[in-house]
Amino acid sequence: MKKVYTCFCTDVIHEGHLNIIGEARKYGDVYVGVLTDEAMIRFNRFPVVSFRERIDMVKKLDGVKAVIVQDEIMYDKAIAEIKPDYVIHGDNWLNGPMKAIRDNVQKLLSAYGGKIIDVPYTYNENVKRTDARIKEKLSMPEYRRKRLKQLLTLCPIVKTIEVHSGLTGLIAEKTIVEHDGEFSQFDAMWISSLCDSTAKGKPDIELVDMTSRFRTIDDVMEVTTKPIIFDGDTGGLTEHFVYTVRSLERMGVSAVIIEDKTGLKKNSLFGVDVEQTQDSIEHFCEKITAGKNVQLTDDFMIIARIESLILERGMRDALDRAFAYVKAGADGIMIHSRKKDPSEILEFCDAFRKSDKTTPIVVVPSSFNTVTEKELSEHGVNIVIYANQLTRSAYPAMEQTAKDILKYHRAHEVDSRLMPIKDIISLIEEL
Ligand code: SPV
Ligand code: MG
Repeated sequence: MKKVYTCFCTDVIHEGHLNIIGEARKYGDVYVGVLTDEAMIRFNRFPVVSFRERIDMVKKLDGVKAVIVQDEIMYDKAIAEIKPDYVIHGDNWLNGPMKAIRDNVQKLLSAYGGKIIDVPYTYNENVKRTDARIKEKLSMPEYRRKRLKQLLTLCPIVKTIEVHSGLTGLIAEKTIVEHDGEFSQFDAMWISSLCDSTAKGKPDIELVDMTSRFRTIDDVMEVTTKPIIFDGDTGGLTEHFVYTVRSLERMGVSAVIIEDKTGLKKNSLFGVDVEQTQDSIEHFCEKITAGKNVQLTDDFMIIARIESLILERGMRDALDRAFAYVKAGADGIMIHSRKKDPSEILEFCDAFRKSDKTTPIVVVPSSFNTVTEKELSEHGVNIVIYANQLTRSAYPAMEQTAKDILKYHRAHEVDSRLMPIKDIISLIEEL
C-alpha cells in the first residue's frame, strides 16, 4: 500500500479536511500530522482546544491509518519518518507565505520520487462560519485574558507590538512572514501610553484619561484576538488603581504594567533630562499588593516596571526594587533603559535570574535596538515589547504625503507609494 501524508493545523474538522482525507484515501494509507501548540502559534492562531484533544479528534476520523505529531511547520521530520509516496494539501499553499512550505515538501519528496497532490481548497459558507466562530471564541474576554500566561509557557519569548487603533490592531493580528523557512508573527499587543497619547496629539503625561484609554482598548479588541498588555503609566493613586485593575480584567486585558514613578509622569525616554520622581519601594509595593488583592481571576497579571536605570539610580537599586516588587505580588517585572548599548539590561537580567528563575522579565528595546530576541531570551527575558515603531513609521510616511500634495498641487505624484484603493476597502473583513 502507498503512503499519503497530510498535516492538519486546526482545532476543528470541517468538510475541507474530510475532503482531503477522502482524496488521500484514493492514493493509499492516510497518515495525518497534527501540529503541536508551539508550532501552531508560530504559524497560525492560538489553539482553542488542547493538543491531546486535537490528536483524538483526528484519530477518530474515518480512513486515517495513523496520527503523528508534527512539532515544526516544515515537514522535514515527518517526511523522514514516514517516507510518504504522496503529500496532499489544499491548493491554498500554492501562494503566499505557505508556498515556502510547499517548496520545501517538493524538495524533500523529489529526493526519492514522492509527489505532491494539490486539491482545490474548500472555503464555502460553512467553513467560513466555522472559522469565524473560532475567531469569536478567541476574542472573548475569558479566553483572551489567560492567553498571555499560556504564551509564557509556550514561547521562548513573547513578541509584542504597539497598537493604538483598530487598524494598528489588524497589523498586529494579521502580519505573518516567512523567512528562511521560519514563520513569524506577533504574539501580543501593547497599548502604549506614548503612542495612545501621540495618536490623540497629546503629551505622554497621564493626561489622556482612563475612559479614553479604555476606548482604545475596545477599538483594538473589536477587531483582534491576540492578548493585550496595557501600559498603565504609574497606575495613579492606589485608590484609583484598584478600579483600573478590575476594569482591565473584566475587559479581557491580560496584563497591566505600572512604573515606579510618582507625581507628574514624563516619558522614560527623556531620562534625567526632565524632572521625574521615583516612588518609594514601600509605597509602590503597597500599590502592587492592593491591585493583586482586588483581582478576581488568576489569569490577570500586574507587572512592575523599574525606572532605576532610566533615572540613573544604579543596578543595586534596580535589583532591590525588582525583588521587593515580586515579594509584594508582582507577576512580572519590566526593566527599562534608554542606553543604546543593551549591556546594562542584560546585566540586570543575569543578576535577577541568579536568584529568581521564574518571574517573567519584560523589556522594551527602543533605544537598545541592536539586541536580538534570541539574545534577550538567552538572558532570561520572557516578553519583548516593540513599543512605538508602528507610530514612528506611519507618521513620517503621512507627513511626506501631505508635503508632496502641497508641493505638486495634486495627488498623482504620491500615488505609487500608496496602498491601492481596492486593497484598503477589502482590508476590513465583512461579517
Ligand atoms: C510607552 O510605550 O508608552 C512606554 C515605553 O511606556 S517608553 O516610551 O519607552 O517609556
Ligand atoms: Mg508609557
